[in-house]
Amino acid sequence: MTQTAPTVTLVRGDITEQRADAIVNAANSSLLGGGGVDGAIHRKGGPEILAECRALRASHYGKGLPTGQAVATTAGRLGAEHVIHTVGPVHSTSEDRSALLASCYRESLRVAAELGARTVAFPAISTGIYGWPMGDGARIAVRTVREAAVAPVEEVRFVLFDDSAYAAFESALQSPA
Ligand code: AR6
Repeated sequence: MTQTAPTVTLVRGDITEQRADAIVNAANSSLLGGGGVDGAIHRKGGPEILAECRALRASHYGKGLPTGQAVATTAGRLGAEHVIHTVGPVHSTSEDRSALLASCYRESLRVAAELGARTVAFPAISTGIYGWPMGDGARIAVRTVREAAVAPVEEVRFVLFDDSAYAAFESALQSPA
């Protein structure tokens, strides 16, 4: 049977308030926390998440989680079963790093599917501290998710922090697949 791509929904809000099977964190390769979404997830999710991140570093990622890859931990006190940590690329004007940004969405969905998640909430990866222009980041996110067929994931929810992020994703969703 051919798998279908997940339904894409948009929400304006804070990703740490979401109920979903998995919430994706825009992390950095240290896996030890930071600002933005990462800081908010660790603050609200509690120390269990950091403890699992530390254990993952010790067991698998001594040199850090490479850009474009994804790995899961507990979601601690968040309203989710899992947090999937992925490392977005820092935006560059001299080099096209779009494939790495697409990889973050694809790998996060692959990990979510392995965990049996049906609903997955994503922030706009790399569009904050890592400087990716929102319009381009939104197009890459939407295109990559549309191309993914990752049963049992049924819903991919983009959680956008402000009106301009929401508008960028709305516009990306309205353009033809
Ligand atoms: N819910 C939803 N979206 C949010 C939230 C939130 N609570 N907080 C910020 N955003 P960023 P990056 C938006 O900077 O660019 C960290 O220090 C934000 O407006 O969180 O991938 C990590 O440790 C922006 O549109 O992630 C890394 O070092 C988007 O989420 C680095 O930042 C992503 O912004 C990663 O930078």
